[in-house]
Amino acid sequence: MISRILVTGAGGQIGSELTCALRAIYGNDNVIATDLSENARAKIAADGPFELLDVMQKNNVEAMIKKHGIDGIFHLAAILSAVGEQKPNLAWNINIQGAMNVFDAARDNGVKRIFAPSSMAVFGPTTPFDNTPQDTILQPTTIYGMTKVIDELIGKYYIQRYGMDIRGVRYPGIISNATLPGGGTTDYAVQIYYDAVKYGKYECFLKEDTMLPMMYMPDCLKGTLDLFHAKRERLIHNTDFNLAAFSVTPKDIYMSIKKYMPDFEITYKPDFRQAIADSWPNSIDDSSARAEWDWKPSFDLDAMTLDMLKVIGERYKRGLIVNC
Ligand code: NAD
Ligand code: AKB
Repeated sequence: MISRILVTGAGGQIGSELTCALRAIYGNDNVIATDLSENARAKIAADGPFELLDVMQKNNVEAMIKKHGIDGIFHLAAILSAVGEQKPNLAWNINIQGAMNVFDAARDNGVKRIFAPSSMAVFGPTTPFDNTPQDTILQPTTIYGMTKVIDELIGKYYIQRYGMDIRGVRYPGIISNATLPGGGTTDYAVQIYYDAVKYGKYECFLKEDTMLPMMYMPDCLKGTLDLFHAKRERLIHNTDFNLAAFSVTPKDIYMSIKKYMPDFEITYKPDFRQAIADSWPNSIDDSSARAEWDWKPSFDLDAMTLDMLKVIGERYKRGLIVNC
């Protein structure tokens, strides 16, 4: 049984909420939240342990595992697609060497299970765009996507060669209201809600008809935890599960917000992120996740919109910023 969890990149969009969810299951003191950035401390140190940790420092990762008797890791530290295109070397180093440092340190110190997420960014323009299959062509055109393909493969290598238990999903764009996203192409789908509440209008950096797979954070957390806790004997795949909830365009989100805020306005000014979005799937086949560990999402677009506007609206009225 796993009892002591380390989260890397815990201050990020997913980590800040996943840490809370893990603490609710394993107990506050048993989930060690870590991040490179001191800013993360304010988000997650109130409820449990927080330590600064740069995953590029393998000795420090190892020392952290030993110090806290860690037996399960959620490795979330990464550079996302848009920042990756601005800083390709940084993305390569953190996403690949950082993951290997975590896998090596875990292997050498008896860690029983690792969750290391991948992304729909592993797909590219030569992959079928509609209902993208689980096992298909992986020829991404972004540096971020390339690092995620390699991470999936390195994970499989460590499973085969060292008998490790490493699991991961290819998240679609994650939409949430606690921590702002950290520099991806799907970030527009979060910012649109904040700007709707704050300004009543939004300028979108993608074209109105750019269809992308998305997921609301409660489903992301559920999928992450369900795969981590799934019986290993049932899993045919491991580091690379396709995961989907719904597919939307910026116009779809705009229309959904307009149902609750009729005066909301949107304009479109595509930038370099359009090419990234154009290389990713329209929709994803997640039947392997459904068959192997009973994955099923709960939120569709309108249910998410209602919740996003409620939470952000209340917080905005009270002048508060986010937290667990
Ligand atoms: P994020 O950018 O919001 O957070 C990443 C965190 O990693 C940040 O807090 C950052 O400070 C930290 N970090 C960066 N370099 C580090 C280093 N060297 N050592 C330690 N920490 C470091 O990212 P996220 O959205 O929370 O993504 C988490 C994981 O999920 C990533 O692997 C990402 O590729 C994957 N993913 C996310 C999405 C999404 O829509 N959010 C979609 C697909 C996949
Ligand atoms: C990004 O846009 O880079 C991420 C992702 C889909 O991996 N949200």
